[in-house]
This record gives sequence, structure tokens and C-alpha cells, in this order.
Amino acid sequence: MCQHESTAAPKKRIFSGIQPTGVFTLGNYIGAVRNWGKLQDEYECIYCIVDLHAITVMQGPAELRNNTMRAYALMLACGIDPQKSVAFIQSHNPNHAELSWVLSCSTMFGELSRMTQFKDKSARHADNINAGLFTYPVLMAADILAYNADLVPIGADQKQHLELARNVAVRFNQRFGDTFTVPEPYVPQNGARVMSLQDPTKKMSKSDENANACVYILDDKDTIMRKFKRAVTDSDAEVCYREGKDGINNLMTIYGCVTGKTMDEITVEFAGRGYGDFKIAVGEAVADHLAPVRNEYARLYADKAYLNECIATGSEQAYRMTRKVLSKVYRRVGFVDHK
Ligand code: ATP
Ligand code: LTN
Repeated sequence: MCQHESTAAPKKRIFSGIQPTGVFTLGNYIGAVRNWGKLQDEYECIYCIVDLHAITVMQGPAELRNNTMRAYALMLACGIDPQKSVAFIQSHNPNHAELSWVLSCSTMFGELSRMTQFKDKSARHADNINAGLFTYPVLMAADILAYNADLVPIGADQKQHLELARNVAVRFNQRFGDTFTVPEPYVPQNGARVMSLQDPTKKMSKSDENANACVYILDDKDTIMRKFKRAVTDSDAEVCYREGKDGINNLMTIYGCVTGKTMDEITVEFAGRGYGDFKIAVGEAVADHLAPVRNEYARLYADKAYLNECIATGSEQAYRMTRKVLSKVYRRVGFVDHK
């Protein structure tokens, strides 16, 4: 071995995705996308705008196209560097959809029926309970398994889907021989479940109809301040993290995530001060934290040529990484070789 050759173990691989269903919320950012950027040096990272998943809910074509480009630019603005990570759009790599079909034949109807996101979304979109909404987790499993990802950074709401992906991988491996890496979830200790500002028992979600429930990462400072001032809290006046104080717990979590302060430090900082002061401090900290993301987004979104170039490179890399896995799957399953 040459003297300068590295003996370091190969980097572990990370895969994650986000739907282009609107501007990312503070929940998406704190629970998922912010962490994606931090992992780029230590891991081999693959990040994807999952437009195939987005159409499980009704989308206008022009709006989806627009939201997908915006989501891609937002992903880069949040710190994903296309020189370090593979960053692409899901529908540009057909291997995801192809693998999804094969995996759907190793996924049971019963296990899909237990998915809470399916139950929630079917209740919210009762006029459009389509088969894609039901098989959504199989496509997510294909996203991850096609790359043999070791780790999947996600918010807490996606843990059940990741568990299903693990079960499908294990089942396939048992039946056809070792093929897929069984992925692990990577859920942040704090901020894995940022709650709605209007109903702190519900997760903050970018498709929430009540715009006051969410802080979007492109909101300007005035909007952010207004939303935090209106945030639902409780009737006592003590800033402390305690069961039953869902609204305050959520605001403290958000404040902690953007300032790096612990719950105890926050309690001391606001001892003897009212909720009004606290809400203003949270709003200011969030607005300051997000200002650079907003500026970077504006710069990137104006440069369509650069975005298109990054998207094309990312898709090609993603295709190449996954085609080999798919060929192996086809051989294992017993499909005749394509000469
Ligand atoms: P939609 O409202 O369209 O279902 P969403 O806001 O739930 O979208 P996704 O695109 O489904 O967002 O999720 C992208 C990532 O953000 C996932 O890893 C998910 O776990 C994480 N995430 C979503 N909402 C939150 C939240 N409120 N707190 C923490 N993480 C979240
Ligand atoms: N289902 C996820 C988005 C998603 C994803 C993935 C996340 C699609 N494919 C693969 C991690 C890995 C969601 O709704 N948040």
C-alpha cells in the first residue's frame, strides 16, 4: 500500500428525503434538514426532494413543479452542499419506483394498514384515499434500500415508516439472501417533534391550512414575531418545561434548538418574567437564526442555471449508485437477465 493511502474505514451512508409540498417549516428544519448539513463531512450523504411521494396528496401540476424547484433551492440554502452530497429529485431516478414495485411484493397489507400517517392522511383527505397513499411507505423503503443507506435522519413522525423499511429489508434478505443494509433511524435528541403553534398537541406540518400554526423558514421577521406572539400557551405564567404545558414546552424546545441553551438555562433566564417577554425572545432568536437561510435561498433561486446543473449532476450520481443494487435485486428475485 502506498504511504499516503488512507486506511480509514469507508464512510457510512446516509439517505433522507423531504416532500415538495410547500415551504419548509421550522419543524422540517429543526427536526430534519438542519441536521442533514451537519452530517456531510462525517458521512456519505444522499438527499432527495421526494416529488413521487408528494402526489399521494392532490397537487396542481404548475404548483408542484414550482414547489419542487423551490424545495431544491431551500435544501441547498439550509446547508446541503452539492459538491459534498448527492442532492437530486426523486422522479429523476427511475430506480426508486422500480424497486418500490419489487418491495411491495414483500410488504404485507396488514403492516401498511397500521401506519399512522396513512390513517391521519386518509382522514384529512377523505375524498382521495388513493393506493399511493397506502403504499407510500414502500416507496420510502425503496428510497433508502436502493442506496444501502446505514442511517436515515428523520423527525420522530417518520420512525414508524423507517421501522417498516427495516422489516421489509430483513424479510427480503431472509428470503433471497443478503441484499440490503438494514437502516437505522437518526432522530435528533431535541426538536424531533416541533408542534403546531396553534394546537401544540399536533405536529407542525407544512400542509397545515392554518398559516399561523407554522413558521416557514422563508417568513420575514415581522411574520415570525406575529406568529410567536399569537402562539397558544396556558393560563399560568411560569416558563418551565413540565408535563401538560405543551405550548410552553414547544416554545422552550424551539428556543433551545436555535440558541443551544438547555431547558434549565432557559428557565433561569425567564424566571419572574411573563410569557409575553418569552415569546418575543423566541421570535427574535428564530428570526435571527433563519435570516442567513432566507438570504441564501434568494441568491440560489435567482440562479436557475446553477440549480439545473446541480440537479442534473445529482440525478446522474443517484442513478449510477442505485442501478447496481437493482440489477442484484432482479437477479435474486429470478428475473431473466436483460442482454
Ligand atoms: P406534509 O405536511 O406535506 O405531510 P411535513 O411538513 O410533515 O409535510 P415532510 O416532507 O413529510 O414534512 O417531512 C420532511 C422531514 O421533516 C421528515 O424527516 C420529518 O420527520 C420531518 N418533520 C416534519 N415535521 C416535523 C416536525 N413538526 N418536527 C420535527 N420534524 C419534522
Ligand atoms: N416520508 C418522508 C419523506 C421521505 C423520506 C424518504 C425520509 C420519503 N422518502 C426516505 C427519509 C428517507 C416524510 O414524509 N417526511
